[in-house]
Amino acid sequence: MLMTTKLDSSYFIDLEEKYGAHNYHPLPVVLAKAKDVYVWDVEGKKYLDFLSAYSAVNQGHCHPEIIQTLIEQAQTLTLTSRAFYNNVLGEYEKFLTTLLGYDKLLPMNTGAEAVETAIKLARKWGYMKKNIPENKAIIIVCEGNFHGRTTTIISFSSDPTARNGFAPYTPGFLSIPYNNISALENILKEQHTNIAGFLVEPIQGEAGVVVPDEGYLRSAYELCKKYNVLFIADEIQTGLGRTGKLLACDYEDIKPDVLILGKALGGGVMPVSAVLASDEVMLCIQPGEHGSTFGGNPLACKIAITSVNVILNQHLSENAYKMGERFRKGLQDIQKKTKRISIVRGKGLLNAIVINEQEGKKAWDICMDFAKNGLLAKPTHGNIIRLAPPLTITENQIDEALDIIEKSIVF
Ligand code: IF1
Repeated sequence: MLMTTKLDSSYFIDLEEKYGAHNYHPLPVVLAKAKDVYVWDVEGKKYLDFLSAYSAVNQGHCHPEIIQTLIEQAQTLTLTSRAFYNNVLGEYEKFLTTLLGYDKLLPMNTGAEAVETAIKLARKWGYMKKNIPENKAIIIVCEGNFHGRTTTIISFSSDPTARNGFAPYTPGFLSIPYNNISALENILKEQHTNIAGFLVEPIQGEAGVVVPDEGYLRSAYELCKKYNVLFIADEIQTGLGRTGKLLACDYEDIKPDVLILGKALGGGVMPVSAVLASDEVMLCIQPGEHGSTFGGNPLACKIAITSVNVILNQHLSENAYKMGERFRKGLQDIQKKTKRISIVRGKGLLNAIVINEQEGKKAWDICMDFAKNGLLAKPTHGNIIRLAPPLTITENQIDEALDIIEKSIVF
């Protein structure tokens, strides 16, 4: 008898187990289809996606306009390298710099590449414009940061899981507590002459959606101005509508000297990242000093233009603000019915619940129950569950999610 392999979840899980690197520990859900805020597994079970590929799918899965752009550009011109000009990159650079108020944009692909670019830019600016002695430039980072997985970036990570075992580490970084303005002031007072930049997430995502006190970013920005230090905002996760404004920095009316974007810039279809800055900063990098094979490719640029236009035209930032308010209110109502949720926090549609695991359920097990009940989320750092749906989510879908969360936690 011909044995046919049943292409069910366990088949695909086994394939990844056998043939894939074990650098993740996914929830045992095998996705096969997605549309807007919903995803389906190989058995056809439907879920609300409350991870959004770590905020890379702000526009919703397989957005028709983004897919249409992908198809059209993919049949026209995909990759030229920067050895030549192309008829999309300049339009994209003009569009995004004009929208966000910068002189120049340096296109990259992944978030980590954009963060590395910002680090190189800040160092170069430090030597060329601030006269920091060669090889002495320092960049201030925050404890609890997550900026990517390259060897330099994990050199300044405070997370042993991300950092340990990858030495030797890149020097030139000093770490201070997040959301502690006197710590920043003290280090700037002591060492500002060699400090080129302050690299910060407006909300710390991986640390568990840690929202700083109101005014922290504004005070940090003003201290950077006072000591001639570049304020470098990593908005890879918080940007492009996620927190209820186009940029999380907009809440405090600050314009970072260096702005880093990624994730949703690619509209959920491909990696696109970007670094934006003034001419004074950006022109410190001259031809041949930095680059990337795929950075600024016509396909990515066309997709990025449509991705951002979808956020603007569908008012996704405003929707994220409104739906976020509704969602946190609902979570707080659930919190009143159980001891299992110790904290509810977030801004816009970047939220998290901190689970009191002493109350008999681990965050992982709660996420397994969420999945059984039709919602996908995953713990970050043990007992914190990030809850971040696409920004297209409706009131009814928020209420659907709250019902699932309550059913899974309160019993
Ligand atoms: C993983 C979460 C982590 C980021 C910020 C840069 C990057 C990220 C603020 C790098 C990437 C991803 C990476 C992914 C898990 C996820 C993540 F917070 F979003 F959940 F890790 F913190 N700056 N975040 O959040 O961008 O190179 O990945 O395109 O590595 O496990 P990337």
